Parts: sequence; structure tokens; C-alpha cells
Amino acid sequence: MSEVVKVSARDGVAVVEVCNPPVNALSQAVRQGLVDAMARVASDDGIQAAILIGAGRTFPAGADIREFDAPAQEPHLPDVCNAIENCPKPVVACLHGTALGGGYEIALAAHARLATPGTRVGLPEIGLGVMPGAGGTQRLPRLVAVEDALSMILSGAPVDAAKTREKGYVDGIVEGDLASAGITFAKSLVGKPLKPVGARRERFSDGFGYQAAVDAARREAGEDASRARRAIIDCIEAAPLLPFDQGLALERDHFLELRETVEAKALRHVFLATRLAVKPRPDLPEPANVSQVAIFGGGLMGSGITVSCLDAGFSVIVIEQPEALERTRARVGGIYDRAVERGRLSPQMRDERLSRLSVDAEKSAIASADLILEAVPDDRDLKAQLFRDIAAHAKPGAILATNTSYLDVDDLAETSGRPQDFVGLHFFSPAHVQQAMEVVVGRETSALTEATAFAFGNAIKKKPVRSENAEGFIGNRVLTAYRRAADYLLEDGASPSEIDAAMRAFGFKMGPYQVLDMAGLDISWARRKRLGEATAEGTRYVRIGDAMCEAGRFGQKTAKGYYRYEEGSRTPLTDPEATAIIDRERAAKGVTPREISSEEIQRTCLIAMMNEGGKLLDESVAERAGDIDILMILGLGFPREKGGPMKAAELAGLLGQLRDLETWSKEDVFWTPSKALKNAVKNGSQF
Ligand code: T1G
Repeated sequence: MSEVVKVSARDGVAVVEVCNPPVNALSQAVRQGLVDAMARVASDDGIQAAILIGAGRTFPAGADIREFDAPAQEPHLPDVCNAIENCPKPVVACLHGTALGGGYEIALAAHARLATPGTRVGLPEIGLGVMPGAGGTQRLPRLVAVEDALSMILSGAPVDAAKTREKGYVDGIVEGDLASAGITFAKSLVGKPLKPVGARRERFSDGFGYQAAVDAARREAGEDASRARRAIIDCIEAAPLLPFDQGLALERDHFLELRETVEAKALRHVFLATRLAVKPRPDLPEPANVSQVAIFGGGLMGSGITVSCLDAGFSVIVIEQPEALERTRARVGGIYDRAVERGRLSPQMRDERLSRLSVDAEKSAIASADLILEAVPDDRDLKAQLFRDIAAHAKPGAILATNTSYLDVDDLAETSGRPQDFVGLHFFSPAHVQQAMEVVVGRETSALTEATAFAFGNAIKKKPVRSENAEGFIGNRVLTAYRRAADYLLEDGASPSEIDAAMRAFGFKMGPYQVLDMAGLDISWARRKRLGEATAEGTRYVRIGDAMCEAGRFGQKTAKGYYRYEEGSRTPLTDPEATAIIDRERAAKGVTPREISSEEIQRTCLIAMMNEGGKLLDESVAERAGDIDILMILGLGFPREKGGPMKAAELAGLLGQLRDLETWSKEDVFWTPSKALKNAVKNGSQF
């Protein structure tokens, strides 16, 4: 008897239950258990039918993603599906929770499907850079309209089975006990001719309409559609044209190829690394309860954080200057009005959220808050004074949090007089959209405070990642290294537009100089001056950014920075004045500009980010390489399909290439290899 697939019998019907928490993933043991269970159903004369059901929270939610980086083990999921479909007795899949991917595919192989209200079914494989690999592209178009099959598989979005019951994703919705209903339904099929889904063709009766839908999907996917997208359309197109087993074989071939692609490896890394990153450390206590949040500062960040808290059900009080109170309320209301206009929120939901918002000019209004967060300008003295005031009004045990991007969390904790209650919660702009959030743990931050900060971050649907208190924490440290590498390339001969084009080709939505022009060159200029980087020993310092600022070129806000901008336009245009500044700075450094390829630009920037990540691991600022990847993807635009700087470098084979690197120029500070990098290069392993 399998530990993860339990078989019992009720009224002559086998109850085949998957017990593999937390989501009944179809691991090798589960697949073996299901194949064995189907063999027993077929051979046991005491059994007339069977139901498949999931224990706990859900019907199987898919293949076990953790097995994907190892060679596929038998029985493969298509074998399981075929064992179900070819069972000589009726098999009814009883769905609840989220029947996704391979989980929904085994349900599609059953002779019928029942679901409880709220059950979601879907084939989200494209989000992992692959496609259904166990019959989804061949069975689903036999059960639902081809347009619905194309939409479900190409979007990867699950559907609510009850709300779409007329479409055929399931055969019935069960209000009462699922297993009992399944058994009754299965018994009703006994003695009747079975129609395996693979043998059904009624959905193919309109050949022209079917092909037209496929052609439309292909057109919509476009010439530069991903391999997965093209393969999905090809397989759905083939479903009515090929014998069923050949259609399955075509699908399986495509799936096995896709599984080995860099994109697929990167995306499953992101899936698993995200879930690891947001977990608080195992030794932390249960978090304290937080229901009321106080936020100082109703500006861009403060209002974004306010919206995240209101969305999550918290009551929020925003403390602002008297003259800014209405502006704050209007800013938060405006975010919600836009959500209502876009149909993402009903007016009632907006009003309910806003009913939990209050604004006040008095610091004493925070007296009952469980968590107090400041999102005021990043000025040390301003924040220090604010925390002294906060400490005077905050109730004992309230969490005190700073949203600073780079100030010393321990210093601010000290000024609060309650360092054990103090933590950094660094959001990324725009805060109501970006999921990344750094939980910056100070020297004296208590375990309870850290646990509560993680619980709060997860509650407001962020991805909290732990960072020790260090300059730039994690995300901005890696971003600074990226920008430093870009500046080296700029000084060596590449233009801003060449560098930006190369990094967009890599997968960033915007290149580093476009981002700098948008954010404002003066911000990083102030940071460089604060850190005295221009005079730091032993590091190569590129003055081009400073020269731009000295010429009053702060970016879009001054209609000129690395680019120039026409009145009212954000389109970056090459500017001879900027080029002249770059040429002058190169000449001052005695640099003879050279041609630099897009590949070298991408490789240099990637190595810089990966190596800085290695230093963060050396210094134990970041706990895991995956944490760095998640922050860069969710907070700073690193392309998800590359997996983050650490995974991208590994998948690009850079660790192996770096093994051949003879010298590490002492000037190029980011070439000073981190210990983590040296270990990874030496062992040929990942981080
Ligand atoms: N494999 C392994 N572990 C999984 C898993 C999976 N498919 N799905 C979830 N987990 C783990 C997850 O790592 C976490 O572990 C715990 O379950 C809770 O997950 C052949 C090839 C089901 C909607 O893409 O979308 O089938 O951290 O935190 O927010 O065609 O998990 O507790 O140790 O996300 O409530 C297709 C992926 C796979 C579904 C639940 N299936 N999972 O969300 O919990 S490919 C998917 C999800 C495939 C076949 C193809 C979500 C969820 P831990 P969670 P949640």
C-alpha cells in the first residue's frame, strides 16, 4: 500500500485518495501509487468503479516541480493518465481546491469530472516556461471549445469550475460531500459504455472553425512568440488531425524539450526560490497580531503602502502635515478610482477599503497602532527626530518600521529607544504594485519583531526577503553594481543607447540610463557624494554621471540627462550635448573609446550583479542566492525568464567561463571575486 495514494472501497467503488501534502503534487511515489491503484481497480472483481480524490486542501496541483531538474522517473505522468483513461471501469475525478497542470490532466483522463464550488482548474505550465506534458493539449480540446482550450493553456490562468460549468471543464458541481457524490456518479456509469476522452471527437465537428481559432491564436502570438507558445498552438492544432496516441507523443516531445530550456529552468527556480525566500526563519516565534497600521508620510511611497495595507484588510491611519491631509486622502482614493475604472475593483470594494482609512496631523493618533511605519524623505535627522516622537506615543510592543532605502537601520533603531521593536521594511516603488519587500533586521531587532514583520509582509501580499543591515541592503547593492558596470562600459566606449538597447535585449524593460533619467540623476549623485565614492582608494570612479549633474542634466525632470526629451515627451533622444560630456570625461581619463558588443555589455553587467550578490552572501547580508534573484526580479525589473542575476549567471555558463579568467583587474572593483563566486567557480556548482 502506498503511503501517498490510499485506496479504500465504499459500495463497490474504489476511493483512490492522494495524500501528499501540501498540494498533493504528483511526485514519482504518487504516480506509482496511482498506476498501482488503477491496476487494482481493473483486476478486483469486487470493484465496479473508482473515484480519484485529493486529501487536505486540494486535488493534485500539478507535477512535482522539485523533480524537474532531475531525470524524469517512471511511471511518467502520461502513463498515469493512460492507466486512468484505459481503465475498463468508470473512473470519476472529484476535484476541490486547485486542480492544476498535471493534476487537471489526470482529471481530464478520467471518464468524468466533478468539482465543489470554488474549485479552480487550469493548465499554468506556460508560466514555468513549459507546456502541458500529459495530454492537456489533446484531451482539453476534446472536452471544451477550442477557443477555451487555447485561452486556458496560452494564458496559464485557472478558471472557476462552477462559474464556467457550461463550458465543459467539469461535468458537474457538487454542493454536498464530494466523495459520496463521486461514488454515486461513478456507480451511475457502471454497465454503460465508457467513452474515454481520447476517443471523443464531437468537439472537432467544425474543422474550419477549429482551424480558424488556431490560426487566430497563432496570429495573436506573433512572429516572436516563445517556443512554448508556438508548441502549444501546434499541439492543439494537431489534436483533430493526428491519431490520439500520435498527438500525445508530439506533445510529450515538445514538453521534454521545453523542460530543458534556460527559460524553464529559470522560471521553476523563481517559483521555488520565491516560496523559500518569504518564509520566516524556522526558529522565530509566532508573530504578534497586527490589525491597525499607522503610516507617517502620505507621499508616493506612503500612499502605495497604505493601499497595500487597506487591500489586505488592515485599518490604516496616515499621519501627515495638516496641509497635506486631503492630498493624501485624494492620492489613495485616486489609486482606487483607477482600479474601479479598470474593472479591477467594484465601487463597493473601494468604499469599504476607504472606510478603513483615516488621516490625521497629530502624532498622538498612533497610540493604538500595532505597527508604525515611516515613509518620509530619506533624511537621517528628519527620521531620527520622527522616531523619537513616535516612541513617545506608540504603545508598548508596537512594531516601529522604517522604509529607508539606505540609512543605517541600527542608528535609527537607537534613536527610537526601542531597538528590539525596530525593523526596516524597505518597499520598492510603486509600493502598491511592486511585490518586493526587504525585511531589514537590526542588531537588536527581536525575534518577535522579525517574525511579525514577515507575517505582515506576507499579509499585504508582498514577498518579504530578509536582509541584514548593510549599505543598500540587498536590491540596491546589486543595482549599484549593475550601474557601476554600465558606467565602466560607458567610459570605455559604449553609448547610453547601446547599453540600454543591450540590456533591453537581455530582457529588462528599460536600460540603466533610461531608468536613471526617469528616476533623476541627482539622487544617485547625492548618494555617491554621501559615500565619498569619488575619492575611495583602489576603485575606478566614473565621473560621467557627476558631469551630467554639474551641467544641470538631471534626466526627464529637466528634459535632459543621458538623453534629451521633447516637451511633454518621455521618449529618450540622443543628445549631442550629452555625447560631448561623455567624450570630455573619457578624454580626461585618457580613455580611447572602443567598440563594445551587445554581448559584452550583457555579460559584464550580469557578472557585476552576480558578483555583488556573491559578496552579499559572503557578508551574510542575504541568506540565499535565490533571495537575491527574487528581489531583483520583483523589485528592480530583472527579467523573470532569466531567473535573477545569480541563476542567470549560472545558466549562462558564466561560472565556467570565469574559471578561465586570468586576472581580476584591481581597478574594476566588481571584478574582485567574492568568496561565494570563487567557491562556485571552483566547484563548478551553483551558488
Ligand atoms: N510542485 C511541488 N511543490 C509545489 C507545487 C508543485 N507543483 N505547487 C506548490 N508547491 C509547494 C510550494 O513550493 C509550497 O511549498 C507549498 O506547496 C504551498 O505552495 C506534466 C509539467 C497550488 C495555487 O504550476 O500555483 O504539472 O514552501 O505557497 O499560495 O503538464 O502552489 O510549503 O514547502 O504556492 O496556497 C503545474 C504550482 C506544474 C501549480 C497553491 N502546476 N503551484 O498556492 O501555496 S507543471 C503548477 C501553485 C505540470 C504537467 C506539468 C500554488 C497553488 P512549501 P504555495 P498557495
